[in-house]
Amino acid sequence: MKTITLIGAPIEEGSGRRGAAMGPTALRIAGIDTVLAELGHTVHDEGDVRPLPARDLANHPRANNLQMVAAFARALNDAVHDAARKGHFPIILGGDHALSMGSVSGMARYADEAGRPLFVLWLDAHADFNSPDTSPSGNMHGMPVAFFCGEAEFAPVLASDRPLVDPKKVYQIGIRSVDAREREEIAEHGVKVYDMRAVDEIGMAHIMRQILDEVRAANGLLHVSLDVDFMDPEIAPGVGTTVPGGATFREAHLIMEMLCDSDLVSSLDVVELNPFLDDRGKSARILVELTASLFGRRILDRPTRSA
Ligand code: 4U7
Ligand code: MN
Ligand code: MN
Ligand code: MN
Repeated sequence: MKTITLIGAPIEEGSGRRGAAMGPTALRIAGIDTVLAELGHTVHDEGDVRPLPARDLANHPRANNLQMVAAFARALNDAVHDAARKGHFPIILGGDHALSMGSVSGMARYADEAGRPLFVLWLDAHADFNSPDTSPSGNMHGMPVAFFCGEAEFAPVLASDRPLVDPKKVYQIGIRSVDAREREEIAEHGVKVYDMRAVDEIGMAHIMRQILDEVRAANGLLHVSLDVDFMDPEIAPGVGTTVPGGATFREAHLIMEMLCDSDLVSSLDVVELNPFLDDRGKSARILVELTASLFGRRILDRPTRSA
């Protein structure tokens, strides 16, 4: 059984539209804390981080709402690192995906101190590898992966000598919307991308076995970042950036069950839920279901069959 720290991050300034700031509340209403407690875990809900904008940074013409995004990144970098150092499993309740600039950087710091490599599993329709120079929108929820890999050092958001994530240790599944410059960047930096075509061709179980074997062989920590748009909009409509052709409930569920069996996961972001766009709480409830599976809810008491 684990000790879990819930950290709410009501940020929407990274996304270019309103609504994601209601995400943490919707996830709590959908019962994320009680579901985890019922599975036998100890749950500490730290409430929401509510930082003031980082007034030391100048506004940036190509990094929208930089001061607010940076404030969340700094607050989460510390809160997530503190939770991990206490031996807790941090779950960050978003909030838009810009929050992962902070959460993943905090875990990178923790992994560095523990002398273990940090791997990141990025479940998303998008690669989120833009920088202010490459982004078509300037929205910072499209930039977190480039940021925690050290590829978007355009402003002193966090110290430039912080531990970074090796882009070759970033696995992305579900990708189906990549910008032209972003495509070049992820190839150049060796991000491991399993796009939806790969999911269709080789299947989710095979993909997950490959990833988990590599993390286990390296004695790595694994941070999971779950963007609502990873799933098909039919099952999870409560997000501002829907892209057709996403993961099914069964595919998403299998990922969570295999992650649970592996016992390699150290930390989780649940991001981009926009309750204003949701259909009677449907997406919030799916996210809670998936989180429950990651933490041990199973159909029968057996692990996933090997190939
Ligand atoms: B999300 C986009 F141009 N790539 O950068 C951009 F298509 O966290 C979308 O994955 C980013 O939802 C989506 O603005 C960010 C766009
Ligand atoms: Mn994303
Ligand atoms: Mn996305
Ligand atoms: Mn580059």
